[in-house]
Amino acid sequence: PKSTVLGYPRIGPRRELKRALESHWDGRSSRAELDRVGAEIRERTWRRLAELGLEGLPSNTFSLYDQVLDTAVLLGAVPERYRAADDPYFAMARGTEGLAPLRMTKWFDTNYHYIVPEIDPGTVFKLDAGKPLGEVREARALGYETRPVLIGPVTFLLLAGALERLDDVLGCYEELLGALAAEGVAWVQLDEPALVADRTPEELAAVRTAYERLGAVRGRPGLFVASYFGDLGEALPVLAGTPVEAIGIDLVRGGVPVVDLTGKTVVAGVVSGRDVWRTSPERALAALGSVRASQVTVSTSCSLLHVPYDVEAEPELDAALRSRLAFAEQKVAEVVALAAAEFHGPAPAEPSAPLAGPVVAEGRSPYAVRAAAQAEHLRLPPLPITTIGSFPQTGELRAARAAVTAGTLTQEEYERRVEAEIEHVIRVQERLGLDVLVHGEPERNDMVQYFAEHLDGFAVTRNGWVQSYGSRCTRPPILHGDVSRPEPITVRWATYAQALTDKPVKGMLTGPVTIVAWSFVRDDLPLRDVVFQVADAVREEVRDLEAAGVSIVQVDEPALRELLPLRRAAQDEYLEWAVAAYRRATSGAGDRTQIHTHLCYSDADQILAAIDGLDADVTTIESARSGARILGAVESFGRGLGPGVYDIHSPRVPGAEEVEDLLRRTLRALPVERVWVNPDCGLKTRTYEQVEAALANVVAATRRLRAELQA
Ligand code: THG
Ligand code: ZN
Repeated sequence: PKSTVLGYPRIGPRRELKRALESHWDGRSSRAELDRVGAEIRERTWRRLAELGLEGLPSNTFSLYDQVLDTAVLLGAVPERYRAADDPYFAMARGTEGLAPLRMTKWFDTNYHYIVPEIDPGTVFKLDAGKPLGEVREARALGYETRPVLIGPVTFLLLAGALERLDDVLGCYEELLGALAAEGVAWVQLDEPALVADRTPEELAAVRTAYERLGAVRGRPGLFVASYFGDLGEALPVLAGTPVEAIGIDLVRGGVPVVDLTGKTVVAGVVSGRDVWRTSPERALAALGSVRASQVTVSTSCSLLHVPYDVEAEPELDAALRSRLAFAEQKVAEVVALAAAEFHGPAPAEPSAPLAGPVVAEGRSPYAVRAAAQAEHLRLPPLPITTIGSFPQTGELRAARAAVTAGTLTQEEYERRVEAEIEHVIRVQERLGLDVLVHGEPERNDMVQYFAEHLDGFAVTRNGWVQSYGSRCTRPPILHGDVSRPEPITVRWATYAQALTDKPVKGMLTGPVTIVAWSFVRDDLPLRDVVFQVADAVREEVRDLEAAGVSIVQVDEPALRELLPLRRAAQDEYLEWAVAAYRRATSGAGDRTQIHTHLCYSDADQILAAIDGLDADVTTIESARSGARILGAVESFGRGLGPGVYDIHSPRVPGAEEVEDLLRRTLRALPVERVWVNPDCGLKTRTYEQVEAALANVVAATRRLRAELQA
């Protein structure tokens, strides 16, 4: 074919799959009803792609939860303990009453999360090709021939940390190719994004072995190995040396290949699947023209899973901005137009203001000086107890926000309800005996979207949902122009909360890297410069909070790890500017103002040096959930640290003894003056009942230890 896409969104243009999944999980609808919604989404997708003129239609890009989990099921890698569950698939994805779910982590450098397959020496691989075969047949019944899309064997095993099982897994893939051939399938797509990261010689040898073996399957479909999210580097000549007929190359993130690919088809990813901008025809046509191959198919740089469905569903967006945008539907049309070489490009971008000059590093004093000033000012007890920031978001508040948008609730009435909720959160914390309080963030829909709604240079969408994991989505804001802060954003709520209590209340902000990481970002400036613009806006907010009498400001960077480049060679430079942006955002605070930060995810230990570089006075971090593994690495950490004392991801209430035990372990790793007591993460997804019970036990455990310390 002359045109194709590597994958398509699957949550449904109005999040139909989300609703169907959650209704099924709540026992409000049957499995048959869920499957009917899935079939409708697939049918609509194929029809739409065909109507738009796309030639190579993909199948098996749908998933009820996650494509990596689907691949585990395809290969029979279902751990024994889930097999007896009512629904082993959803048991692995979400857990059951008695079973924890499989681990979930970020899909490369995206905000999508996949389920980590669990493979051990006892795992017996056994092909179950029902899903890909079913989708091929389903499309055929509608009149469409499709190319099933699967995760390739090397990426699958690398994600599972089990490359040593290659031989066994290849047996399943060989059998699968045979089954697809018997079904009359002409092409299969095997996704190998893991090949755009640094790979050892052994891993590259595994690539060669895998595709030589699969290439040797008699009567098989054509093999299309897709790479994306970067440059194949050394993996390209390896792949080119195998019998695969087609190689997918990301020409947006990676360079034009220097390797001569005569004899192969190159599926040229020239339309970005990672942003929302219309494609520059000059750039795309130049890239297409410079590929040396026997045939070139025009495609997207990666699956369109990471962008929303349709710009036409956003009538409220400013017309000038809209004319620069392409979501999944528009990107498919671009692919088709490029393949026909009848391409009309986007309107020119808004001119950009000159960049802010370097901020004078007026710097804060060294930590010891700051710590003394803060101790004097804040007068906190040893082992101060705090929370990460969010408290349970009630359905009433979400409904009230929707009512303001719909025009059925006044802004004044909404704000009154937010204030009532803040007062409730403050009283709960006072009653429990916490030391540093939060206002609970009832006014925020999302920690990034909220700031985007209040900063110039951003637009937000109404229907621009992108799957984050399972049924959960976010609406990434669109950062399209120079960023500035027209007026204070959080000061009103922070001062309202502080006025209710004598205990310090933390101001709560999202850091510049995270705001950018979870938005769609203009591509006419280096990312670093965009992050610095956002950092300057955050800096103004920090200063205003301080001026309004807020003595602790927390600036969170949960996405610091996410933007880490996939290739080692680029990582140090990134960490350097990311850390500099954070310091630019926070260094306007005086010594007496305590800066906190919070980071999620268990792999924080990989970037602990960078976290240290943020120079926050206090860092709260996930620990309990990952078995306090982080404590082994924190000795070098020179400032305040709050390794979480319980996992908030589970509804289970931790006992006081359990919390006490974790605190004792923390006290063995860190001097007592630097230890903070807090949960692993924000409390937004829990109920008040769970939160109050858990925090009461945290306070009880801390008080026991304080009494011991005093004795
Ligand atoms: N915000 C953004 N990105 C994120 C997170 C976030 N990425 C990482 C992590 N947190 C992902 N986790 C979630 C958790 C919950 C939801 C989305 C991502 C969620 N979304 C609502 C839903 O799908 O029903 C919609 C929320 C809304 O109204 O905006 O619950 O916190 N940007
Ligand atoms: Zn967190």
